[in-house]
Amino acid sequence: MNKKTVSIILFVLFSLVVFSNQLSLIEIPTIDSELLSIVSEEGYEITEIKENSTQLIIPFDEFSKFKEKYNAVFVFENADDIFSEYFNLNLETESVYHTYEQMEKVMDELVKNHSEFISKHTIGKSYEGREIWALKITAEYDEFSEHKPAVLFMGGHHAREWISVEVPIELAVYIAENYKSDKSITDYVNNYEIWIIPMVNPDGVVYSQNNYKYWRKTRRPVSNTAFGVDPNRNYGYHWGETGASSYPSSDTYKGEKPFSENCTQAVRDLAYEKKFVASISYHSYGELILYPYSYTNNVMAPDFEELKKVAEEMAKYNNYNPIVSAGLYPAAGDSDDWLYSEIGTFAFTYELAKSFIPNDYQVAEICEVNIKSAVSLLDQIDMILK
Ligand code: 0X9
Ligand code: ZN
Repeated sequence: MNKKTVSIILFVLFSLVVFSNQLSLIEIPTIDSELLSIVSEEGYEITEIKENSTQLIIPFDEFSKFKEKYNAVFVFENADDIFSEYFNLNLETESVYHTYEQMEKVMDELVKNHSEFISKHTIGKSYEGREIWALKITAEYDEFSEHKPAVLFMGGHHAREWISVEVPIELAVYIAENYKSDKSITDYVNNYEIWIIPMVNPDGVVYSQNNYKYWRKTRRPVSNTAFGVDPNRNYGYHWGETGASSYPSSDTYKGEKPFSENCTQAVRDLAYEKKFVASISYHSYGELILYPYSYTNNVMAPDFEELKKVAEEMAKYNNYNPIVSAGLYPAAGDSDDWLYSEIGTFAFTYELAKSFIPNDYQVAEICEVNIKSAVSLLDQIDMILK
């Protein structure tokens, strides 16, 4: 074989690998709840559920099966095209979205200007060696401070959900700026320990911002050809039972075992230490406030009524739809089910906005209404504790 033939063969093989890994966004015109469960059980990622259509992500080479069975059509043959407006953007200078380094800078500034009540902590290291940063916001330490109720806000589990990083960053800025001038914020900062982790999965977010916008998972190699675990299928409550995949290449891959990922371990260990009373995990998208359980429709959370009440109150500020997580689609291994069952946390997931990465001009408003909604959680901590 001459050199040219070898290169052609290598090129074809390479294209095959790339091609077979390509993901597509498809739409199924009519999907009933039974079909929805089947699709979710098989570990496909559902991105949007509307009355007359459901969108989901599938490997490109499975399209003919979906076309035949469910009349599916392509929305985007290459899912990454959804983000085309961000393809040639220099994020450092041309967008409101924070890169990992910019997030670090904002955190450092907050600590510098408000050192009496804000501190920055690493809660673990990502697979690629990035610190998983958290801000701790609390003031007026005394001998009882160890016992202050703790509340957690986190974003960036899923790499491409950039807006989920913005809301917790802006929440920290808002609390910092309103301490002392706003009576309620002052009370919360004095009486509670507020923990904010804007980017739980930094390796994923960095990869999404720099390489492949549609990336969702972590970045640990999980087979000879596949990378990443879905961190929101990797927590340890009823792990892997529903809506998660055993295939390393799947976007909802649950991992080899619960807490196989550094980032889920980091959240777990902090939660064991802080025993969070309540939490919000930000995702996108769908304008929803989800509450436990996530893994099944067949079991009602023991605190269902209280969880519902808190969610409905928070929904007044952003007009989102407060519903049980599994009502959307059952999926086991998310952060809320574990936090709620293992720690007793009133754990909520926000599906922010109407797209994974809303346009720059929409970000401020999304942050504004969701900060109000987050403050409403702080407002309800006393009630949750009773
Ligand atoms: O599937 C997820 O992990 C979350 N949705 S996302 O589009 N951001 O990926 C939802 C988690 C909540 N759980 C269930 N709906 N069961
Ligand atoms: Zn998500």
